[in-house]
Amino acid sequence: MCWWATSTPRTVLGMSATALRIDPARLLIDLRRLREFGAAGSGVVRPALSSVDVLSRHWLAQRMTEAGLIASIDGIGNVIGRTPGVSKALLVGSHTDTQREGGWLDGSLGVIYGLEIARACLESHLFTEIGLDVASWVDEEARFARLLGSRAFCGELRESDLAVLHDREGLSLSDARRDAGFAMRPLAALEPERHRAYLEAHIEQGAVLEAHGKRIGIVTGIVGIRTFRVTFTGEQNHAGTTPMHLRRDAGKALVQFAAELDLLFKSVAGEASVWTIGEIQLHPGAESIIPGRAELLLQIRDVDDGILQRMQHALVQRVAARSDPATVLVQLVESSPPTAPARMDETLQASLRKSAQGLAPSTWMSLPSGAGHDAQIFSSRLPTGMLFIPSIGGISHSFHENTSDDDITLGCQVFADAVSSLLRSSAGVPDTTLIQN
Ligand code: HGY
Ligand code: MN
Ligand code: MN
Repeated sequence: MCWWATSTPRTVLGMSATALRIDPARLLIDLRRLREFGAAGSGVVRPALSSVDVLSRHWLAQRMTEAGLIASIDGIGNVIGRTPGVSKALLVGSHTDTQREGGWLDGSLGVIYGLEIARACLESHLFTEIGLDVASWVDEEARFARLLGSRAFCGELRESDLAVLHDREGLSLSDARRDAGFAMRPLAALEPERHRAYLEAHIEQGAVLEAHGKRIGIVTGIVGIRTFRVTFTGEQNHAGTTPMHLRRDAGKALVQFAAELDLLFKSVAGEASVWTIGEIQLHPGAESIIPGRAELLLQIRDVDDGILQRMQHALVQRVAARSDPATVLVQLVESSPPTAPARMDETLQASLRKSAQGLAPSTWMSLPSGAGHDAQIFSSRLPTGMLFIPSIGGISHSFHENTSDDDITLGCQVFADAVSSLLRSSAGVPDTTLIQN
């Protein structure tokens, strides 16, 4: 029996067989309004718990209230809109914080999809027993910690864990929560009896859909992510008077180490493995000083945890082989807890495929996600599914991230079809209607 099927089909009052129709214009208006919070050229700068992010959370909560949801912002900044009068709900969410230089759709798309679909449900009085709860999880983009809001909501992080977190400028999460006015509020938590499944819509952030001429992606799995800080400790000295053979140059050691990584990982990685050096620091960073200290931030990703383990093992061995306390000491630490790869629920994938085939026949495909998402936190607790829409040129984590209005609105309608058919089947109403083309 499906996770949501009731033992005996109940008469669900108000359940009509009409399909659920979203309002494309209203969807785009809300997406564009959200973009204005932290707008920067064609992109957005809205780091978690920054002043513009806090303003956007209050705006989102207001829009949820206007839609008929019971909206609240919890102690860490998660914005959650609950369907009133129901004891069970699908949970639909994503994030509205952005990278340091972010796009207008990364995360925001899935939250505003959820708002629009919940609005349409409530307006059409389609559902009275099983509702839709909509969430914006705070700090998916790791200002303080990756997937912070969804991990706190799922009980992976407690107040004691949150108390030690800070951003790269040294601002503590505690101070950010206090400045936002959220610190004294309780943390919201997953309610296993109420929340029956988790669905997230997101831009692909890659170029696979575009390369295959597809408009909808059904996510099969999400990559695992492991991040490391590699530090090099030598001796700071004068760049002019120190002969080359006497130097303990941390900067040079870092550059040599980084140059070897491609060969090292190619010998153990999988077809889809990726690795990125996203940040390099030389201390003190002056042209006439030999760096005494250097560090790089390295991230590896793959859908297979075994491959990630192999890559990590190779990295540890290489660090040990290159470290020489007499010249440059090399050390490795995991800079954040690993995020495990996640498989998406087969039944939810089937429901998303059926909706996509109904509205976008032969212009959809199944694919893994190379990006991390809040959905991977929910996948070990609830049946979890994800839908993608294309990213133009595959660009994301960039001001140039974009998707056409047509793909945005098609994606929302397909997502709405899947949500409404899941809600119908959870109420014991056979899923007989899909929106015909
Ligand atoms: O990094 C990621 O994969 C996500 O977009 N934050
Ligand atoms: Mn992102
Ligand atoms: Mn995202």
